[in-house]
Amino acid sequence: MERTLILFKPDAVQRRLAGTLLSRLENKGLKIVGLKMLKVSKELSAKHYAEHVSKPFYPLLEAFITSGPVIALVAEGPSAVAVVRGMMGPTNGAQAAPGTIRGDFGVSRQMNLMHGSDSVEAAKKEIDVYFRPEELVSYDSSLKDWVCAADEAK
Ligand code: IDP
Ligand code: MG
Repeated sequence: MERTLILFKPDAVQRRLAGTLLSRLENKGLKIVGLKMLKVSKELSAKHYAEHVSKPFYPLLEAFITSGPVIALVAEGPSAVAVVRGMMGPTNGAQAAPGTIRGDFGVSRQMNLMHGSDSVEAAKKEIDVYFRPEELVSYDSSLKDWVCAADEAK
């Protein structure tokens, strides 16, 4: 089963939208297997956003992502990476369609509430950055037989 790394960014936590965002993930049928609150350090920001460190907007992005607590989650489900990217919508909330998280809750390209890994490979790396293996919880979900068919649950 695929896993993806999600962050509720500082704007989502400050705006008290964490519960709403978590509900959307749960309602979709994704299984939460890791969850914690932390403050992103400058070092962690540079590691997480390595592809953006040399871009002109990076100083503002660093200031934003280190400005307050984030909530990091690992969600599991069929095609979890693509499913979460689809739920979030495109980067800029002003352009994201209604129905997506960024489209429903924001108008900013920076303060866009949520991060989701953009590939299975990135997800593996990002999960390793935010969680120690023992922090990920294996459990049987009693709803699993109602979320997808047996041949989809791999
Ligand atoms: P993504 O989160 O949709 O994958 P990326 O292009 O990977 O978007 O950018 C990472 C994060 O950096 C965005 O989610 C957003 O918070 C911020 N960001 C992206 N582009 C800009 C920009 O042009 N100005 C300011 N912040 C930006
Ligand atoms: Mg990205």
